[in-house]
Amino acid sequence: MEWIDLRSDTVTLPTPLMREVMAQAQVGDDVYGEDPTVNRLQAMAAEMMGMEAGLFVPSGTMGNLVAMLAHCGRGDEVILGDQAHTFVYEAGGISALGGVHSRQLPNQPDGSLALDDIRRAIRPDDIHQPVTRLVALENTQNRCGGVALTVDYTRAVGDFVHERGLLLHMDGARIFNAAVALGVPVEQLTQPADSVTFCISKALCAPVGSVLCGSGEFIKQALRIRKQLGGGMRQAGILAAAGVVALEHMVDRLAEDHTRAARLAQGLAGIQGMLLDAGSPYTNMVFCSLDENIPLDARQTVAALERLGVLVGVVGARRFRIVLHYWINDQAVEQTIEAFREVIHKV
Ligand code: TLP
Repeated sequence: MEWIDLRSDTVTLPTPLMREVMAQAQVGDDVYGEDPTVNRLQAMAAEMMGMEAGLFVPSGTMGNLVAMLAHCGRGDEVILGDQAHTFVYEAGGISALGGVHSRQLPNQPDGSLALDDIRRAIRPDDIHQPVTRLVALENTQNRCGGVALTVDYTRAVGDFVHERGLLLHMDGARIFNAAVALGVPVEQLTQPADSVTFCISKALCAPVGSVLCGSGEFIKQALRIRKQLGGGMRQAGILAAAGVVALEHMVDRLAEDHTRAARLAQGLAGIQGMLLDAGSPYTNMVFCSLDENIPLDARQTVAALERLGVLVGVVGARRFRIVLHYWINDQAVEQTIEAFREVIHKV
């Protein structure tokens, strides 16, 4: 059976062009800084983000970890959202490996952290308390529906933290989805930050990797930390080659995923018993639930959908996350709507 896999955009396979350039990629030992393809990807990434330098890392998780370890010492505190990937899904790495203390603030429904909450969370100069060092934002904010944080908001947080001598990190795993949805150049979303991680391995379809960008000094430090974590990859140009294709060819087309997400949401909303989250979709993710009258829960629904060849994510007892990406075409969207209709109406 050919699956319609909507569990995440992490499931994307490399495109035929990626496979071709990977096979031909010029490579060298990247720990010596001698892989021309890695160097090219890093330079392209930095330029697009409006930053001085970039560092290729194996995953978004490692990009965020390296950034936070570079910005913070042991016992320092990072302010982040209680729905942030770094807080929820990164296995507590910043604390386990870096001794970084996390202070969680409620993510607002629009994905933001309220400036007043940040203001109140900043620690006074008091030997009993950790030192507040960093604020971290996520754009798009995955667990808030994949919503995009705006340029104005990001600038406001950047100004706010810098006026107080703090730093700003951006988990921009899906920053290009945000830029495309908002219709702004991506660097407008990243420039207020001191560092940004973005992923080439999600909707951009590269098989592996993320790029961490920041100042030249910051990346120098990040390079050492990546090595400490065992993330120094040797002939990584094989992977970076796909990243170059991702940045050159896969960014603008993200709009298609957003359009298909809107069509999928519209189709699902037309099924009695399906409830869309308010505002969904913002970008490439549809969040929806089963209403109380449907005698199925999310797990049972997912098992029934799977028998019809459709895979979706479960994010609550009755709630789903459905993620659009390059490998989902219009027909797959219609098949998914029909599969939901069949499963829900059969009971
Ligand atoms: N997110 C994955 C899961 O881990 C939840 C997904 O399916 O969405 N930041 C954000 C905002 C992410 O959504 C993810 C992955 C990461 C970082 C981590 O990236 P990887 O998987 O490359 O470590």
